Amino acid sequence: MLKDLIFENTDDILSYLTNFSDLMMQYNSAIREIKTKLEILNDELSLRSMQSPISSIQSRLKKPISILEKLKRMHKEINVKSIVDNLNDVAGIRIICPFIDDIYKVSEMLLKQDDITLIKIKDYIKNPKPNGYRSYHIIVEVPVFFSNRKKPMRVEIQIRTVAMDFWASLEHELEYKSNCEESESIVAELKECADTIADTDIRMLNIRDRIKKSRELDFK
Ligand code: 0O2
Repeated sequence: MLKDLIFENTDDILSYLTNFSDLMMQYNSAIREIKTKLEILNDELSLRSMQSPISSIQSRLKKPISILEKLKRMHKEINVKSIVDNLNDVAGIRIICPFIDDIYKVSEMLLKQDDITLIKIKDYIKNPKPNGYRSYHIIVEVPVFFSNRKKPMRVEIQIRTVAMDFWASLEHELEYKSNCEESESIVAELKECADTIADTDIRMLNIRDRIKKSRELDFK
């Protein structure tokens, strides 16, 4: 990243590095704020319903090289201000849920909290990407309190089922490039897998609901 920047002197480099590290610390704090909120929600909902709506929570800070590449792709300036102004996904959280309806439940409960501001929603479950990718993405802003100020920080939250995550993780790992020889058939087969998985998600939800119903009848 440094070779893409123009510095007048060593002080400039040090100041840039300090600002960049500060910013990463701030994004990391935002991740911690959101993770705590999610853990509290999960604890409470698990107690009430015997089933946890969240299977796991992962988080990551975008790597400096990925930040640089994204800014370049967007034809934006390469500096700390530009990162804040142009990127929504420096802080990323991925929530894995057992069932599809848990995704919407968790998202709704988080967005109801009055210190959370919704910036953007992308529902790739209702509108899957052409390659079959499914996931629910929200960009939120959460205030973080530092020693001398309160700063709203953006976090990208991806919420998906275990099944959707299985597909997305493997598809990402394959690092598939669409210019290979078998391009068309690979794209088609990946899409078919995604559709099968989506169908299975719906069937699992139905099975869960039938079990719930039969348990309720047993109690009567
Ligand atoms: P990484 O390494 O995961 O962080 P935006 O600027 O937010 O409007 P962007 O960044 O294209 O536009 O947002 P989008 O479409 O919501 O996708 C962001 C992230 O979703 C990606 O991050 C992936 O993590 C995931 N994603 C989106 N499409 C696919 C897909 O087809 N397959 C898989 N496996 N994951 C996908 P990054 O930026 O790729 O990097």
